[in-house]
Parts: sequence; C-alpha cells; structure tokens
Amino acid sequence: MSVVSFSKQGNIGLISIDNPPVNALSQAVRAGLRDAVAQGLADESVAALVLWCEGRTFIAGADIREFGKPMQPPDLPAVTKSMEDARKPIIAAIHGTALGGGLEVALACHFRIALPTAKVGLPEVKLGIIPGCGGTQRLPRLIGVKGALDMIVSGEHVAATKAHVLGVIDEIVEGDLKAQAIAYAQRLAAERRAPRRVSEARAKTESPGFFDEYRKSIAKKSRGFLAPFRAIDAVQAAAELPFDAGMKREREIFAELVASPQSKAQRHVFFAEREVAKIPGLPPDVKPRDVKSVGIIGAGTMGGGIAMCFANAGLPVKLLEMNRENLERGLNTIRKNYANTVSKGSLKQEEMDQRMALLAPTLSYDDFKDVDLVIEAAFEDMGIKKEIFAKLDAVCKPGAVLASNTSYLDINEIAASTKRAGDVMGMHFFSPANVMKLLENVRGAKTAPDVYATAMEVGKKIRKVPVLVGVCHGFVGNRMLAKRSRECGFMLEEGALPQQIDKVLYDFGFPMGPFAVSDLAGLDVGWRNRKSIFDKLSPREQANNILDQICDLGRYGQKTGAGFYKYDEKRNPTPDPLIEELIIKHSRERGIARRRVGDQEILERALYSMINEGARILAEGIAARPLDIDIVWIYGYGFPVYRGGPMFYADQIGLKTIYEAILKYQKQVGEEYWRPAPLLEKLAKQGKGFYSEA
Ligand code: T1G
Repeated sequence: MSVVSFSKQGNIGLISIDNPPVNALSQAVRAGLRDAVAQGLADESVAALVLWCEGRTFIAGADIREFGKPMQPPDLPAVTKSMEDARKPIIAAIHGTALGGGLEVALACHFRIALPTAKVGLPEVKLGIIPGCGGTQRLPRLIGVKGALDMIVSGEHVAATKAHVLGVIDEIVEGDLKAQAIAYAQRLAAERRAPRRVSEARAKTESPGFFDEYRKSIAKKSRGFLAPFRAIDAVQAAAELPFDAGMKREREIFAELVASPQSKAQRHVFFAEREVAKIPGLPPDVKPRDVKSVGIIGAGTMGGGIAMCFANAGLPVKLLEMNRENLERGLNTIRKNYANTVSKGSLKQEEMDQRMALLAPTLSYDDFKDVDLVIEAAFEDMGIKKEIFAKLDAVCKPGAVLASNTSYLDINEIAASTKRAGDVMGMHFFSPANVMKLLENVRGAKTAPDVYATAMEVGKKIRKVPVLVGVCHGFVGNRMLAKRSRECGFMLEEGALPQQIDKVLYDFGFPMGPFAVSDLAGLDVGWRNRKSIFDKLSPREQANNILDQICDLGRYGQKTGAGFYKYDEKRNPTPDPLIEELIIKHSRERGIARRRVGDQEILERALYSMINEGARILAEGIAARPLDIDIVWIYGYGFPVYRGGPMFYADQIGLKTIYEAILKYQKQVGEEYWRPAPLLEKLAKQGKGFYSEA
C-alpha cells in the first residue's frame, strides 16, 4: 500500500501521506511526495495542490531511525525545492504536530492552514542536530530572526493559534480540515494567486551584536550542548547570506552534528525513553488494573509531593497521617507549592482549587478500604513499614495495589508482612516528587505481572518516566550512586577537595556536583543512611567519617546555611576553609599522605565505579536492559542527556578502556572496591559494548 497517494477533487490535486504512526518522512514518503507533486504539476486540469496527512498528525519529522545510515535518495531538500519552485500553489493542511522536517515541508509549500488544536515546531536541537531542510533559512524569512531563533533554539512546540499570530500559519480553520483545505485552494485558484515562495523573502536583520547577545542568553540553559549554539550560527547565515548559500551552511552544520557523539546520545535517549515503558517478556494478555483513587500514607516531603502528582493527574487522593498537626503541615506545604506555581503564572487559581479539592486528609486507615492503589511514604524504617503494610492488608479491598516509596529497603520483606505479596511492589519517587520525572517501579519476587504493569501505567498517567527494576539495596539508581559516593569520599581523604570533585562532574554535564547535591538534599539524610548500613561498610569506609564530622558541627547543608560549602542568604555556595582544614586534618589522622588527584582520575573513579555496578545490575537482572539504567540516571540524577546515560556513555568510551582503568584502580584503591564486573570484562574482551551485546 503506497504511503503517498494523489487524487483530484475538481481542479484541486490532493496529495495524501499515510505512513503511521506519525507520517515520518521515510525514503518511501520522500519519493512518493516527489512523484505526487510532479503528477499534480503535470496535470493541466489541476490548478492548485493540497498536501494532507492521514492518521493522527501531519508529518512529525524525518524518520529518526534512518539517521546514521546512508541517506537513500531523494533527499528532503531536493523534494522541498521541487515543491517551492512549483508554478502552481501548494497548500499544507496541518493537524496534530508538524515537526522538524514536517514543518520544513510545510514551509516549502506556498500557504499553510491548520486546525486550532495543531502544533508546529522545529525540535531538532532535542536530538542534538539542527533543522536540516531549510528550517533555519525559511523560518527567519517568514517570521523574523528573533521569532525563528526562539522556536529553533528551544525546540519547543508552538500552538497553531500562536503560530498564526507569528505568521507561520496563514489561516486557522475549524471542522473538516481536508474539505477546508480544498476550499482554500479553490479560492486561491479562482483568484489566480501565484505561489508565494518564502525563500524569496529577506530575513529582517537584527542590530549588530544581536546574535552574540542571543548566544549569551542561552549560555546557562544550554550549557554543554552543541546544537542550540550551532542553530544560532545557521540562523545568522539566513540573515547574512543569500538563500542558497544559507542552505549550504545549514547542511554543513547539520551534517557535522548528525555525526556527533552528542546527537547519537540524544537520539538514543529519544527511543530509550519510549522503550523503557515497555516491559520485556510481559505476556500480551496481561492488563493493568484500573486505578481511579489513591491512598497515600505520610504527608511529609515525599508523601505530599506524591499526592500532588496524582491530584495533578485529576485522581482523588486520600492523604493519611498519624496526627492532625502533621496532616495540616503537609496540606499547607502542598497549598504553598501550588500557590507558588500560580504566582509564576503556570497554573490558574481555579486549577489549584480543583487539585486541592481532590486531596482528602484523614487520620484513619478505614478510609483506605475502597482505594485502588496505596503508596506508603512513611519513615525509612523496616519495622514501621511492616506495621503499615499489615494494617493495609487488613483494610484494603482485594485487588488494591500496595506500594512502598522506599528508596532502598527490601520490598520482599515488606510484602511478607501481608497475605497478598502479589499485590505489593515498590514505587520509588525522587525528591521533589512533584518535579522529578523518574519513578523506579520495584517488582518483588512475588509481585504479580498485572501489578507491575499497573505501576507502569500509573507512572505514565501521572506523567513520570517509569522504569521497572528489581529488588536489591538501592535498586538501580541509589545502588550505583553509592559507588560514586564511596569513590568521591575516598578521593577527599586522598587529596581532592569538594569543589574540585564537584567541578569535574559539573563540567561533565551534571547540573551539580555530588557534594553540592548532598548539601541540597541535606547531609543528615546521607548521615542517617550511613548509620543504618554502617556495620555493612568496609573498615576504610567506616573510618572515612568526614561526613559525620561535618554533621557533628550541625552543618546539614543548605538548610543550615553550611555543609560541605557555606551559603549566603541566597543559598549561593562558597568553599569553606574550615572544611578544607577538617579534610586535611582527617587525612593526617588517617595517615594518608595527601596527593594531587587529577581531574581525569576523578571523572573515571566517579563514573567507572557506577558503570561497573551497572554491569552487575544488568547481569543480576535488576535492570532488564542497559537503556533502563540510562533512563534512571538521566531522569533521576541529571546525567547529561547529550552523553546518553552511563551505559551508552560507556560504549562511547569503549568497554576495553573502562576495563583497563578498573584494573588500574584495583591496584591503586584495592581489590575490595575495584573488581571488574564479569559482564563488563566479557564484553570488553569480545570488543563489544552493552548495546552491541543485545
Ligand atoms: N522518526 C521515527 N519514529 C518516530 C518519530 C520520528 N521522527 N517520531 C515518533 N516516532 C515513533 C516513536 O518512536 C514511537 O514508536 C511512535 O512513533 C509514537 O511516538 C529534516 C532531520 C510526534 C509528538 O523530533 O516528538 O525532522 O514506540 O510515543 O507521544 O530537519 O513522537 O510506537 O515504536 O512519541 O503521541 C524531528 C519526534 C525529527 C519529532 C508524537 N521530529 N517525535 O508523540 O507518540 S528530525 C521530531 C515526537 C528532522 C529535519 C530533521 C513525538 C510526537 P513506538 P510517541 P506521542
């Protein structure tokens, strides 16, 4: 069945694209489009052409799966040139999302109409590239340099109604888009309107220095990314060069970026964040349970944030606390959070009121008897959790899913405190729960498949990125984080300082370094965790008590004005000589001769310790695929998306290189901490990667 067809309605030629799911511009679509346009132009009875797409959306872009492979002709610029050069008007009829190459095809048309619900955008920067088919040259000519830069550098979708105001869309039409497009074309034909070619317009040049100012304006937000800055170069070419020269410049930049490690990483993440929601091996007949109401235990930081997630998704929430005072405090925090969002203008007051109305506070477990899902977010203490789950077992209806938000405790042990282990699992949110996208869904040994399918479905419903993981201390994210923290703690006593380690990881692309993150989260949280596992730590880890010493000074991080750093009233950090002295004194007392620890060593010990643990996690089946680990780290810990996640990054570095470094640190730091994971060693010796193994 052809993906592009041509038909006639009176004197109007109709080009229809039908390439589900999103009418991507595959080779067949490009060839079909070229041929259909030629057919319409050759037909004397056709006065104008309409380009239309079947299914849920107009063309959503090039077929990203073709990237990295030799481009099969015809290439898109050739097809769009034939459209723009056409001597008959071509009208693009847009519904759904006209994105990337889709919008570029529409810009090569002579007129554009859209439904009010449609959206347009040039999201290429999110794939580490820039528009490669005239978007950076035509859009500035159509709507001006500033508007074009805002769209191209952000990559954000723009509602058709706004795009109409900007000048991208000529007319917003209601109802039957195809019929409206044909009528629009007939009017143009009756008026003998000539094709209007965007490339013939001039891009209104801005004041000198405009582009450098624009580069400065995105420096913070786009730190580390290549594509947004290269997109500015391409738009500057549109303002300074003739169209053909600008197109050549755009292609050069596009070609450079599409081959870049950053773009390969961002394209990997694009597919991984979609693949991660699919549970490998889940029988197709397993359906998630219906979740229409939720009970949450604990109205503290986590419980309150989780409650907001469900209220935001329109689900009624029963919020339980041990006493009225805690309940009120929790509700006030939620109210303040919403009010803050309203004051920023990103939430309407009535929306806030609707969401608050969905939150029903309670002090009684009996109110949980009809809920479909309970999420426990109480104190991180196994005894307390067992008591809670025993109560839930007694109160909740059959089939209710009972989940714990624990960040590292054993779900199997919690499940054993009920008579319905099949209904029990972990749903580990990341703080702040109403902001962080990651949700680690922890399936217990006895968790029923439809229960973890339910947790994955719920994750999507509340707009999280759910990842299914297995039971172990710290699951995936925190288990790998513990290795990074261990190495960073060791490097402090060996000679590095917090600000040096933080800078290395910040420059790698993390939003903050590990010590700045600890200060933000609260050092007392890590201190409590350290105490709870102290007897499991090695002698060296036990003796490395820099964190304890800082906490003993009452320095818990930002919330107390000082931690590893000291903070001014705006919470801006500065290195504290007192901490430097404390660390140096600690090394002396430990008999460790301090040395200069190089940045490369810091990066390798921080990242390779995590990657090595990730290999173990894969081999144990705690994560089903390397992409699950990548998504956990990108969405849970800010691993830079342009590096693809720890496992994708490991493949780009090469497992052989990492394996040799692990052997080096095994000698330097000790066999107890640096043993190559068998899977990593095997793949390294086979010259494979985590992704090439599959
Ligand atoms: N290429 C290939 N597959 C794509 C695709 C694309 N452009 N877009 C989506 N898919 C697949 C996706 O992997 C999933 O597959 C299914 O379609 C549904 O997607 C020349 C070079 C359009 C807003 O960046 O933003 O044009 O999991 O789950 O939530 O200058 O898809 O079912 O197997 O996301 O309704 C520019 C990317 C490309 C748009 C729909 N375009 N896509 O969201 O569905 S570069 C983009 C999206 C380019 C030009 C350059 C979203 C969507 P599966 P979905 P959705």
